Amino acid sequence: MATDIVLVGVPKHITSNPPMALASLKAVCTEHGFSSKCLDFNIEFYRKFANAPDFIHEMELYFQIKLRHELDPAFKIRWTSVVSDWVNRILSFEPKFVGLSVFSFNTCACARDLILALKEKSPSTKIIIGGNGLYDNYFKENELLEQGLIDYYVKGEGEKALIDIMTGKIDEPGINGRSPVQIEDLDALPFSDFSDFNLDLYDKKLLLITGSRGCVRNCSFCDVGVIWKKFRYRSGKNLAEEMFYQFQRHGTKSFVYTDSLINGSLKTLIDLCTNLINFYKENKIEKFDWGGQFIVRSRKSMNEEKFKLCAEAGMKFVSIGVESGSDRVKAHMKKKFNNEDLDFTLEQCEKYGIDVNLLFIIGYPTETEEDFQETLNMLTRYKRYVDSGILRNINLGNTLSILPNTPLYEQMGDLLIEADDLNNWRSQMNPDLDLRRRIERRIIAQDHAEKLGYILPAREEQRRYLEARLARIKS
Ligand code: B12
Ligand code: SF4
Repeated sequence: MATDIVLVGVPKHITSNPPMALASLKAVCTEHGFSSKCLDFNIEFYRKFANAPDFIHEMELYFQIKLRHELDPAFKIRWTSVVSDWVNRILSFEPKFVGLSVFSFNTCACARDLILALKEKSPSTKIIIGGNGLYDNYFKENELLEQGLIDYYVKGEGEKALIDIMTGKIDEPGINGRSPVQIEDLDALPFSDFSDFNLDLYDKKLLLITGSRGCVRNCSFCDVGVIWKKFRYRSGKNLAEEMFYQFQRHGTKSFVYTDSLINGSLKTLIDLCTNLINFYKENKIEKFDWGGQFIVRSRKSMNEEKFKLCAEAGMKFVSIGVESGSDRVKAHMKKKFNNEDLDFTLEQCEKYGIDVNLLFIIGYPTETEEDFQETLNMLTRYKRYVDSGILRNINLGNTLSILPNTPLYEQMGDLLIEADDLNNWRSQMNPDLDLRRRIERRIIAQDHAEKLGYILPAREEQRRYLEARLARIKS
């Protein structure tokens, strides 16, 4: 039977849980009377080829479009057959529309191949693409549109734009280059629908939930402010209700917030916690565990009382963008916190049993050797949290790419930055820090962290990627 829309997710993405965008878009389709089917090709890819690590490694290099990695001919044949199978699967639902989610720049290469194969096999199927990957310069959605390879692209939130397209209102904001308008009332959106996903396929039986869109800060390197102009958030009560609804529907008690920060609105955070605690009491259930990205605030605003309440409500982990051990670099980034604030946050997390994941950026344009050393020193200083088990993971990233239209991008002239592309840049104000040195520092940081016993989840994959980039520079 024909389906109004097949919603598709593609590699490279994480395998711990189903993709949020598909579940969120499916829910609005149902609300508006459209039939839909979600297909997560990312999880299928990783599960199907779990016993073919060489193929996965080769494909992961290919998915990182910035590497412009040419596929080995034997793998290329295999890859073409994978994509062709996916096209057949999509078409078996006889969709009027295919909605392809391009989560980040890491999904652009795969999305492009799927689009080409799909249009070749079924030129009349309408393809809509959306997702934050479209904000990357490497993905030329306008060219795809002009060449007739896609029919629509959506920038910004998809819930309204998708329904507009499906109901023929194609001149609305967000569609084919028209500026998006943010949804004001996020509480009015239906709860996400994960019913198409087999949760047993994922690493963890956890679900995603979105409490807010946008951010209260405007860090120089980050494009969240470009994508979401305003910070919009749901009420704590509505969030607690969704968590409870998903628990009743899927039995899951673990949730990850997709928000850029879960403590953007402290009022919402407190309301969420209070509502959850009431739910647990009323329904006599053990508390859920949940967490998400978190900003470091001063000890006055995010005080001990709030950490205690969060822990009582089940907050189990936070992920913090620390970026650098140097306060000077953090100030340039406009992170709006310093090492003292971070020390307090980590102390509180340890006290209340909240696990921490720290994210770093190695190779910021103003980062001197001394600043870099401060990052290494910070890792040494925080080893005690690794030993106590609270500091679960760190992510050192892949060195800094300057993202289009970010504050840093606008400052390129002032910082005398010349760039071959936004990944390969060099500031005349800090000329020693070229791409090669950035990658070297990044590898030194990884070696240092590994020696101290830190867990770097994507350790091997990131090392392979960095070494491939270094080899490329050398050649
Ligand atoms: C949560 C999150 C993560 C989580 C993902 C958890 C998960 N399982 O999904 C984790 C931490 C794993 C993660 C990883 C990465 N992330 Co991330 N992540 C985010 C974050 C904070 C929220 C994304 C989210 O799920 N939002 C909720 C859902 C509902 O929103 P959404 O996916 O954007 O979908 C909406 C619209 O985009 C649109 N839409 C999406 N698809 C489609 C399809 C159609 C047809 C339509 C019409 C609309 C549409 O409608 C949706 C509903 O409104 C965003 C920043 C942000 N606030 O948006 C960054 C962000 C998406 N991530 C980003 C990046 C770069 C990454 C990484 C590549 C980082 C890295 N170097 O490793 C990895 C990619 C994963 C991988 N392994 O390769 C960038 C993407 C930048 C870019 N231009 O490509 C962002 C924007 C953050 C940033 N500014 O740097 N990320
Ligand atoms: S706090 Fe995080 S999401 Fe917000 S602007 Fe800074 S880096 Fe971006």
